[in-house]
Amino acid sequence: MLTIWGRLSSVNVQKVVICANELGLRYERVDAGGTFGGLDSPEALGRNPNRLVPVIRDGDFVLWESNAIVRYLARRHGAGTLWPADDRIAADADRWMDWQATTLNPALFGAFWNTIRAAPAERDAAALAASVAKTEPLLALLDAHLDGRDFVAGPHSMGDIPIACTAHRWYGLPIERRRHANVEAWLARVRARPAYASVLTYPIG
Ligand SMILES: N[C@@H](CCC(=O)N[C@@H](CS)C(=O)NCC(=O)O)C(=O)O
Repeated sequence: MLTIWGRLSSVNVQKVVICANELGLRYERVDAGGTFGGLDSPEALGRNPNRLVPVIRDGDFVLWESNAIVRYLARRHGAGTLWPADDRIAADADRWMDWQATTLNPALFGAFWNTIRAAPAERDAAALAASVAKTEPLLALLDAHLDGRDFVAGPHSMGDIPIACTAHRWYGLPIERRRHANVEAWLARVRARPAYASVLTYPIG
C-alpha cells in the first residue's frame, strides 16, 4: 500500500493526495510536518533528509519532492489520463508543473506568509505588497493561457494539480485581488472533481 507523509494544510502535500485520489489509489496518509512534527526522527530523516513533506513510500521505494511524486504516480498509474498519452501534451503539462514550482508558488508565498502563517506582529506589509505585485501578472498570464481551454494542457491531467493547489491558496488569502475570469472558472472546474473537493477546502492554513 502507498503511504503519504504530510499534513493536508501543505500545498505540496495536497498535490500528492489529489493525485492519488484522481488515480483511485488506496493509500494511508500520516500527518507530519507543521504542528504535527515528526520530521526529525532517524526514520523520517532516512526517508527525507530535507526535513520536509510530502514523502511517499510505495513498496520499498521512497520518494520526496511533490511534483516528482505526482509525475511518478501519474506515469505509473495514469497513462492516458493524468499522464497524457501524447508526448507533447505530457511535456506541456510537465512545463506547467515546473512553472507552478519555480515561478507561481515562490511569487505568492510572501502573500501567504504575511497574511496567514506569520504571527500578526511579525507580518511585513511591504513583503505582502511585493508578493501580490509579482503574483498578479502571473495569474494574468495563466488567465490568457486558459482562454478557450478547460484545463492547462489538453484534457484534465497532472498539469492541473499543482497550479490548482497554489491557486486555491491564493483565493483563500484575505487580500484585495484582481479578477481573472478564466482562472476562476478553471479552478471551479477542477475543484468540482471529487479528487480535489475533499482536499482543497477553506479556510487555508
Ligand atoms: N520542493 C518541495 C518543498 C516541500 C516543502 O517545502 N514542504 C513544506 C510544507 S509545504 C514543509 O515540509 N515544511 C516543514 C513542515 O511542514 O514542518 C516539494 O515540492 O515537495
